[in-house]
Amino acid sequence: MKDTTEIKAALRAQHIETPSWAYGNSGTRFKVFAQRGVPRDPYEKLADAAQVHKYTGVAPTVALHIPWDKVDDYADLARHARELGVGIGAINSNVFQDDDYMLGSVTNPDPAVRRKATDHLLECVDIMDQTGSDTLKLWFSDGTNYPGQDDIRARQDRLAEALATVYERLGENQRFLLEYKLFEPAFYTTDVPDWGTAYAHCVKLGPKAQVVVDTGHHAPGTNIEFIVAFLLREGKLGGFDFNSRFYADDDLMVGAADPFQLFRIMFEVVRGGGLGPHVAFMLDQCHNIEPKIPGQIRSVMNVQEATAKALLVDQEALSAAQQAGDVLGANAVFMDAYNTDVRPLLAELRTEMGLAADPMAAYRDSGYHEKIAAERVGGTQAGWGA
Ligand code: PSV
Ligand code: MN
Repeated sequence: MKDTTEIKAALRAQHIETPSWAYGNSGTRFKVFAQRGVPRDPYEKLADAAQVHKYTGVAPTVALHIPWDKVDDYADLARHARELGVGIGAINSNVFQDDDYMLGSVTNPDPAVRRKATDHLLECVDIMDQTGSDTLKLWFSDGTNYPGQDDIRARQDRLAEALATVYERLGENQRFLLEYKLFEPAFYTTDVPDWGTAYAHCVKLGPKAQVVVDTGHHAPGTNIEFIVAFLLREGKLGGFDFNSRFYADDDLMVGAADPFQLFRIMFEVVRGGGLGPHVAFMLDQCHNIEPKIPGQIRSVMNVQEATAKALLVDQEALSAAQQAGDVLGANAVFMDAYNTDVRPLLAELRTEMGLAADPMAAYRDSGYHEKIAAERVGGTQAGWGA
């Protein structure tokens, strides 16, 4: 049995970042169901995120999405976050919601559109300067729908040029994370479809460019933990966008669809020395039918549970079995950890941190939900694209 003091220390130090957009209304292209009490602006989104931190103790930062979280004064927004006991985390760029981007943003055949998109990315670095965030997340919806539509190779050149411009603009303690996604909205080619493409661009650029793994962005059956192990070994894993999927980019709660996969991923993180501030553990989720704040609390707890199980793996016994070629023995060591109920350990940790042992119940009993539902009347609720 491993020493639980060490495990608890590692769990206490792991920070999970929640996304501002998780607190707004969301849905599918068929319907967005509005919920009561949803924030009307980024200030209220931060207030909700602060609740998640209040009850879990491990979600001290909030990612922003620009322009969804555009404000006049970002330093003031950062101050507001600090007053609530949280901070601003990654700045997510958005070059996918403007009419100009129909044929792509930084890979668009039109140089004027490419310039506009690159300028937006540079504006995001300005916002990082103002909020003190050190991470820029880049996701491009760019791609094509039909064979022959555009020059696949030229689009890579355009992408490389834009990335180099942004890379040059990064400050000493800033980095960008390049996100890949197999498909959607482009259905034939995507310009950054997989980790290999993201990795190759990042390697060329240098240490301030790293890959972010969004767990929902892979083909069914992809071995994500292998990607994690590989990128960590190369010093190129910048972080995660956690969520779960049954079909494509479902954006469901992390650990809900496949907790075993999440455990396998977290095992590779632990094995590769990735449990530290250099790897960002971010959620990228939407809560379409469930309440948002508890949805985020549950998600944070799911990541913690997978991490606790990964930390429980008896590495010495595992290596011994691996060295001896004991296939079943090695697998048993691995599965023993996965099959351990870590909820009592996490409850104990929370009590030691001065928190309620059950964050879901503590939030439910706090009355916050009823309060925001009563107070947030009027105005325009934040939602997809707002
Ligand atoms: C794209 O599907 C993505 O995963 C990117 O991270 C975007 O910024 C985010 O979703 C928007 O919700
Ligand atoms: Mn994502």
